[in-house]
Amino acid sequence: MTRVLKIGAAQLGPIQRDNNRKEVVERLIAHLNQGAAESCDLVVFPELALTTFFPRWWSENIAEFDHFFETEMPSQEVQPLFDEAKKLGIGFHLGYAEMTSDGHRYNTSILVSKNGDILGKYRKVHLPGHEENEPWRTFQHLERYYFEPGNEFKVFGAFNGVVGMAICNDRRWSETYRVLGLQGCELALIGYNTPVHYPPDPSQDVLAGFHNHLVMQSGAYQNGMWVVGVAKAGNEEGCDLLGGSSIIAPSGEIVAQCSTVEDELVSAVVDLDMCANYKETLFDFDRYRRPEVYKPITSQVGVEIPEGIEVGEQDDENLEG
Ligand code: CDT
Repeated sequence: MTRVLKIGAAQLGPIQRDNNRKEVVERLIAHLNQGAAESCDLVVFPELALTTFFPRWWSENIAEFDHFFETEMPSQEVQPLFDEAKKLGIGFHLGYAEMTSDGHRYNTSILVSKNGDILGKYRKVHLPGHEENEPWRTFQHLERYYFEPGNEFKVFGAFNGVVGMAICNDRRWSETYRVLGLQGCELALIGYNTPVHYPPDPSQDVLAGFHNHLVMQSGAYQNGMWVVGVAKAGNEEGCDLLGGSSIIAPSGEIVAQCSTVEDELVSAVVDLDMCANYKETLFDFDRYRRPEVYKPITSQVGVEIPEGIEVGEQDDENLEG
């Protein structure tokens, strides 16, 4: 059985508020065709790939933005994407805003087989930003208002390997990769919409690209998995979104990377057997992990400085040994 895949990271340029689904789906189909020309088995689209990043705006009436959500997948407008992928024999990963039949809203991604079947669905666990209107910001980040959080990281048997999904802010948390890694994940697919400007601490703006790769490369290496991180990039409704979509090997090395902030597909050969180089040596979890020492990771949310630690005190009383 071959465990070698060709994967396309299908970065999108901006999607403006008045771009309709038909226009966007045509762009996604163009990516699929380029992916086919490059013999891709799987094409990875970003987070919220069908619409503009609408959580940048506040509305008193949350239902005013319901038209940005998909109530079925595929909808009539998205069906041509599924049809084209099936015709080309390419699988894909797609992020979108999901509205369930009982009115729950999620930031969701799906993994679709080469036959057009939905193999897996993931709902974003780590929702960043804020819940309330914060008009002082240049733009808002209201994911915590528009979405409910998902509650599990799952893996799926697909493309001859073990595949997991995460969405945007999830990639900054080491727990994401480790929970996937503990399920044997060999390929993590991650879409993102990351504003370059971070209003609570603009000193981070110049580091946005560095941090993006830092977290994904670390996650790949520390868990012996491939990571494909794909952006919606460029100037969207006046907000600059980071590019830098990349395909990262289990060594932590970037093997392909986009160079623009527009629609751009880069591809790479992904050998899933390379994961074993790390999973069975340095990161042999069975042999080396010490879960009994890691208890605060699941029992605690915030920081709890142990009693007796005097912050700022430099005297010798705190020294041991
Ligand atoms: N879409 C998304 O999760 N973006 C966040 C922005 C963080 S600032 C609120 C990210 O982590 O890239």
